[in-house]
Order: sequence, then C-alpha cells, then structure tokens
Amino acid sequence: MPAEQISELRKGNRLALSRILSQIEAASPAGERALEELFPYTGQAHKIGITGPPGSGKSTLVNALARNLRDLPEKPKVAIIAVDPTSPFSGGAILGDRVRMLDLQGDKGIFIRSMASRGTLGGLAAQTEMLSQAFDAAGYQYIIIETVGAGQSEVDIVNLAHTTIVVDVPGMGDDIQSIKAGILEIADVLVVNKADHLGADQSVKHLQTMIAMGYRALRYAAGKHMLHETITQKHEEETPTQAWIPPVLKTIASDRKGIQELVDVILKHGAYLKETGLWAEKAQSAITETLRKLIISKLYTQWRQSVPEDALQDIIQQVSQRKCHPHQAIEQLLAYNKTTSN
Ligand SMILES: Nc1nc2c(ncn2[C@@H]2O[C@H](COP(=O)(O)OP(=O)(O)OP(=O)(O)O)[C@@H](O)[C@H]2O)c(=O)[nH]1
Ligand SMILES: [Mg+2]
Repeated sequence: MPAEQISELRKGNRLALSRILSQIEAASPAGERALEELFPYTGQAHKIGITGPPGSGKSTLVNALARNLRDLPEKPKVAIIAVDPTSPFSGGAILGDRVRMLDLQGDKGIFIRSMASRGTLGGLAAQTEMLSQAFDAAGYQYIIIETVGAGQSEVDIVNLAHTTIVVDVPGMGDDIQSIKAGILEIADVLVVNKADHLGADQSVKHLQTMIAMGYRALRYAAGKHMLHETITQKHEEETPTQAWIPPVLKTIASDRKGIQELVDVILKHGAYLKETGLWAEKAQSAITETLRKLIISKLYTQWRQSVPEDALQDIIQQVSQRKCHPHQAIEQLLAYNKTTSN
C-alpha cells in the first residue's frame, strides 16, 4: 500500500499527495516511512519563504506570485504552505478563511496546504520542512511558505527557504518599525506591498537605507550559514559585488502589479545561489541541523528510558535542597545511560 501511494504521488496524483501530507502531519509511522522513501527524490524544489506583519497582503501576494510562476515557460507546479504560528487558539478555522481567499482552486498545478500550530511534533519549522519534502518529491518546483509575524518561529521557518521575502506596507513611519531588525536580517528580497497607499516610496527608501547601513554587519550569507565557520570566513572575504544585496520592490498584490518583477528577482536569486554554491551549502547546513536535532532527541529518549523514575525524582530533590549541584546531578544521571547501554 505505501509503495503504491509513493508511486502515485510521484506520478502527480493529488489525492495520494494529500494523504501522505496528512500522514506526515500526524507523525504516524506511515508518514515516517513515506518520508524515508521520498527522500531520494527531494532537493530539487526552490523554497520561497514569505513573512511580514498581519494583514500586509502576504496571502494576496502569494496568490499572485503562484499564478505568475505558473505562467513561466516550463509551467512549473507550485505548492503553497500557509503556516500560522501566532494563533494557537484559532487553529484551523482562521487558516481556512485565509486560504479560502486564494482563487487558485481551478488550477491543478497548484496545491495549497494550511498548517495549524497545534500538535506539531518537533516544532513548526521541522514540520514545514517535512511537508516541503513531500511536495518536492511530487515534482513541485516552487514551494511558497507563508507565515505571519516576526518572532523566532517565523525566522526558523523562513530560514528553511532558499529565498526569503519580507513584506512590509507603507505608512508605518520611520521610527516605528513594523519590521523588526531580526527579520530584516534574513530577508533576501524586501517587498513594500500596498504601494497604492500613501508613503510607499518613502518606505522603499527607508528600507534601502536600513539595508545599506546594516550591510557589512549583516554579512548576509554568513548569517544564514552559521553552522559552518569555514563558510562564514569565506564570505567575510567576499567582495560586495559577489554578495547579494536584498532588493526592495513595490507591489500592489490586489491588482497583481509588480508581481512579474518579483518573479524575476526570485529567479535571479535562485541562479545566484546556484552559481555561488550557496544552494548546495544551504542544503548541507540544513542536513547538519536535522541530524543534530535527531541525535539530541534520540539520545534523550534513550537516556530517559534508562533512568528509573524514582532515581530521577531523588536527584531532582537533592538539587532542589541544594545538596548537589546540577553539574553533579548530570554526572549521576548520565551514568545510568552508560550502565544500560554497555
Ligand atoms: N490596497 C491594497 N490592498 C491590498 C493589497 N494587497 C492585499 N490587500 C488587501 O489587504 C487585506 C489583507 O490581505 P491578506 O493577503 O489577507 O494579508 P495577509 O498578510 O496574508 O494577512 P494575514 O495572513 O492575516 O497576516 C485584504 O483585504 C487584501 O485584499 C494591495 O496591494 N493594496
Ligand atoms: Mg495570509
């Protein structure tokens, strides 16, 4: 049965894809097996992360972007993942509304999936990555990930993307930043949407200034590849002409204006990543990170099973009563693992 589903997914069967996505989301054994089987077919898709303040027009932009990507000569398949990390209580309902806005249903080359924050195992970023892998293996060349806000989970999510787009709107004023510095640092492309509103040019200039000022400090590529010190060093020596300076674009998503320019920039960024070798380096650091997390969680589980509950409680008591320091407690606790694993 799973083998059949995998081959159906590879052939482009949307129902098979949908079932596998659900299995992955449920973190079922079938989902895990599917991911393992699909893995050899991944690594092709261009992942595009989109984040920005609530209501800035991200979904409208994603909608327009998906249509224009579909119009490219090779007619690529486009997947959209809408992630909502900020509203644990609204769950699926609000997401449903947000996604229903998209009038893309008629196009069989576009697949929309919304992901609520409840019950996500291993974090939203990991979950998003797993869903992306299924889309990737199913031949979706572009995977657009929409998330709202500027917190750590959004940074984690969009960091998985090859190209990160940060959306802002005019009229927020120069001193009240709608975009936090942290999220600006991860932007590959900045978009001032709702350019039909007053103050769009001013916002563009302001963002350009912020980029120019922060440019050296940001060390664009280095920041995205902190796992490898050698890469960091390499990019410090990089001349500014080789580096990617995030462009600032104006769009009116609701009128589909400025969208083609955005598509061009995304394609250019993809080509830049491949030419500089950053595409491959990014994939490697993502794998390193995945392995790190898996090892931590496996070792923890293994250790936890090796420690008797009463022994653990006893040590916690000793630490709370200041009879022993956490360092000493750790040594005692880790000793259990050695005795059981040998
Ligand atoms: N005037 C104007 N309105 C726009 C533009 N783009 C989007 N909108 C409108 O802005 C509202 C919010 O758009 P959404 O696409 O839902 O924004 P969002 O950022 O996805 O919102 P959340 O996902 O809830 O954070 C909708 O009413 C859109 O029609 C634009 O370029 N100009
Ligand atoms: Mg939205």
